[in-house]
This record gives sequence, C-alpha cells and structure tokens, in this order.
Amino acid sequence: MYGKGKFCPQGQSGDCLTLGDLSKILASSRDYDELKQAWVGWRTTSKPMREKFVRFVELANEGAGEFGFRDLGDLWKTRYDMPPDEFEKELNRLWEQVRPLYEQLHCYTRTQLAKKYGSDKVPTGKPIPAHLLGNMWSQDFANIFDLLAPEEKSAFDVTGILREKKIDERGVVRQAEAFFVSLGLDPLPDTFWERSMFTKPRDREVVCHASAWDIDWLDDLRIKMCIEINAEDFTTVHHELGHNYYQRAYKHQSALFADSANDGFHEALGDTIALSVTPAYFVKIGYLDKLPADSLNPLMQRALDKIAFLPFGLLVDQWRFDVFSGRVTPDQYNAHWWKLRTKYQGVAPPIARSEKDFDPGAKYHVAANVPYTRYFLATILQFQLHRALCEVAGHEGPLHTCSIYNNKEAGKRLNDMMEMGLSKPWPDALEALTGQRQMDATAIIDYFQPLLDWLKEQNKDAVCGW
Ligand code: X8Z
Ligand code: ZN
Repeated sequence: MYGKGKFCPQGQSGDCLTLGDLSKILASSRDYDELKQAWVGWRTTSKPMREKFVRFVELANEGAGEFGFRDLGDLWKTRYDMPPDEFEKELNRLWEQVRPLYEQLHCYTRTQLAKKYGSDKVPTGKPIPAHLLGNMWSQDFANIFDLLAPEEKSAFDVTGILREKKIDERGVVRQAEAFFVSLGLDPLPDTFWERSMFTKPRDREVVCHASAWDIDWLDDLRIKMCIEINAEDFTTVHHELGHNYYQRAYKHQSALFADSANDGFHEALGDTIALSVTPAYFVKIGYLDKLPADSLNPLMQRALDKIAFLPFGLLVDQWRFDVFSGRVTPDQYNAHWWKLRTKYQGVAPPIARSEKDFDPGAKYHVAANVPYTRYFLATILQFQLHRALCEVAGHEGPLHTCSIYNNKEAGKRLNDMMEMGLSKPWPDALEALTGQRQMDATAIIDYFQPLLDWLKEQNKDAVCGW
C-alpha cells in the first residue's frame, strides 16, 4: 500500500503523483498552499491503512506474547542488553542532552519561516506548520537551507557539484565505495553492481525507500534505491553501503551473532563515514579546486539534517510503544501521533486532522513495521564513533572539519568493531572503538558547538519554545 501510494489532485488517474513527486514539491516549492496540498495529498494514501493496522497490532502482540513478552514494543526494547524500563530511561537521558540544541535550531527556523510566509502563518510561540520544513515528515530541514543559511554564498553545494561534474547514479555509488576502500576495506563484489537497483524502474511499481540487502549472508550484497543526484541521496548511498560493509564484516559469525552490536550501530555505520564528507574531502577527490573560506554554512547544512532529525527519531516509536502496550487505543491513534509530534518536534498539521486519518502510516517504517528508535540512537552514536575515529586518525582542530578519508588505522578500528557483530554486548563493541561503554551525546554537542553559539546569538531577542 505504501509503495503504490499515489495522490491524484484532480481525482483522475492521468495526473497522479507518487511520493517521489510529492517530496520534490515539499523540497522545492515555497508556495504555502501548494505545499499544503502535497502534504495533505500524501496523507490520503495512509487512511485505508488504519483498519489493517488495528488488526496488525493485535496479531503482533499475540505473537510477542507467545514469546513471553508483554507486547511487541517490549520485544523491540529487549535488544539493548538492558531491561525495557531502563532502556526507556536511557532514551530520555539522551534526549534531554540534545534537546537544547534542537530548541535553538527550532527557534531560529521559525523566525526565518515567519519572515518568508508571514507571522500570521508562522506565529511566534507556536508550533511550526509541518509542511514548511522541506520534508514530507518534517524529519529534517535540509531542503530549506536556502532560507536558513548563515552566509549568503555557499562554496560547498554538494548537489550543484555532483550535477556540474555530471556524476550519474552509479558514479555516486562508486564514489561512496571508494571512501570505504580508502579505509582499507575491500571493494564490493561484481554481483553488487549487477544485481542492485540504483534507479527507479519505468515499467513497474517498487518501494523506492532505500534499503541494503545481504541475500546469502556471505557476499551477495545489494542495495535497492531510486537514486536522485543530490546531496541528500549522496549521504543516503553512504548510509546504505555502511549496511553492506557491516554485513560483510560479520559474515563469519554464527547466524545468531551475524548482526550489528545493536540496531543503532547498523544505522550509524554509513552515516559515520558520511560525516567525513567535508569540504576538505571534496578537495582531495577533485570535486573542489580549493578549500573554501571558513563558513558556518556546511555546519548548518549538517544540523538541518542531524539535529532536526532527533525528535522525530525518538517519537515514532514512542507512539508505537504506546500503541502496542494498549496505553493508546485505536480511537486515539491520530490524536496521540500529533500530541507527540507537537511535544517533541514543535510542529503542527496545516489543517485539522481527525481519527479518520492515519498519519503515522504515511511514514514508511510504520507501514512496513520497521523499528525506528535505531535512527535516534544512530544519530547520537555516529558522532561518538566519528570523534573516536578522528582521534585515531590524529585529527587536530574542530571536530566538524575532520575527515578520516584514506586513514587505514581508523579503517582498521572500524572494521574490528564491525567484525565483532553481535557476539558481545553492545557496550563491549562501543568500548572497542571509542573506549566508552555508554551512549553519549557530548560528541554531537561538541561537533555543533560553533553553530550553537551562533544560534544563541541569533535567538537572543526571540521568544523560543512552543
Ligand atoms: O530509512 C532510512 C534509511 C534506510 S535504513 C534510508 N533512514 C531513516 C528514514 O529515512 O526515515 C535513514 C535516516 C532515517
Ligand atoms: Zn539504514
């Protein structure tokens, strides 16, 4: 239902829009009503999922119960080497560490959006309308960078550079592979290049949401993705290859241990590599002629991706935990979703929503039943891993300028951890790479400190919060 979802603005089938089409509108349009139509339109596709989801929750809980768990949420929470209640506390602790950063970014974003759309549409002290943030789920704000850039000129325009260099879809994947190879890891096998799907097929419907596969638990690695030539997908390709490289590293483990230390590690791996995609790295690979002058722009770009994501990364499963536990019943599904969206993200729907809608189902991982807390953890972990690898590489200077490209010692440290797979509790794997046994948000905070200082200055006369 998710993969086939389409919105037909005129009600006829001739001009129906896919998620890809609607996402492009969300990313590029700056017309309040056009944005609203695309946002609301996509959410017509998830209405029919509601009834099925209610039944799905019953069945999933029945299965989890037969395994001895209270509900499916508790089953998901057992994969972190600690009791479920303690895990919830861990999540809260991490969120409280990063919340001030998100609030500063939210505050500045709201001020800029009010300048663009008017303070009648974006009022002070209130949640931001969810359709103005450049992304279908407001899960990152990267596509409205033009409205938020600290400085006018950006020399590090990844989308522009890729297009100017005429890099095609395979070329992007080759470049990402080259990064892993520069760390001393083996190139991907020929079958990866023969059997992966890199572009959207024209003759059939597919689920375009990017994924990485480990078909035979040995060497038949593949990705499935509808690559677009832009900065977002450049990062996502690194993300997907991270899955494949992890899978290959732990293939010698027994079946039970052939997985990452916890699912946050799997999601963090490729992102950790992508954090090394810096202006200096672009100079090294010949994508830029010279290092651009110091600018906060690249750091802001990164924050719009990573900091903006944190509350969304947390709330998707807060909703599912409440649903699976029965604390929230089907007649409250959508209201509870929006309660959490407002509480954590400070966003609001552009038109009233009701229990006829099923807005959670408009997000892939809810429709496909993929746990989501992993991405919240990954966002915090990847900076922790990056900081440790940068230390191994002997980086000097601010953390956000570090790239581990070409550094074999960092590559070895990373690979040693990946090879452990799930054979040890995750704190052991984390310790092997970072020397720390706890997930810790100080690395992400360090990384963004220069931007945080700047945001505080920008916000000094603003009324923040919602
Ligand atoms: O689903 C993904 C990956 C595949 S595991 C593309 N991500 C989350 C999302 O798109 O919602 C990566 C970031 C968060
Ligand atoms: Zn992933």
